[in-house]
Amino acid sequence: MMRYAILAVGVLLFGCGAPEAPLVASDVEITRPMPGRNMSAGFLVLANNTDADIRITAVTSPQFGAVELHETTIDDGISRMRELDELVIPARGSVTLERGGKHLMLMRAQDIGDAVTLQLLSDDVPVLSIDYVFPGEQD
Ligand SMILES: [Cu+2]
Repeated sequence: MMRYAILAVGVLLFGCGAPEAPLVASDVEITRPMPGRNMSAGFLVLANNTDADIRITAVTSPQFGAVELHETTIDDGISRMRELDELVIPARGSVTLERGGKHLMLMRAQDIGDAVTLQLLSDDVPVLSIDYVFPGEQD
């Protein structure tokens, strides 16, 4: 039985009539805020099916007041997060956002029901919309 569904829709920015979407998200996972907290993290793989680099410069979500691109690094054994200005998905390549590495920081959670929508933007132009449904809440 399908317990969750991930729908990724590419917006036609990088050429018409292409059989595959220019930018594809997979392995999407969004954490729920801890009790009493209003912050979540997002992990996913972004694959670029075009011959040009794709720069993600902003991410928005109606369920969160702010979304930042972060990277976790270890300095002298201490884990730190820094904000990235942009995320570049190389032509015909992919970028993995994962625990301990690059990730989405979803802040100021508002009314989170059973789903989260993310909008990825490149210089204010929407390039990918991701609908994530929390697992195990469909029944
Ligand atoms: Cu972070």
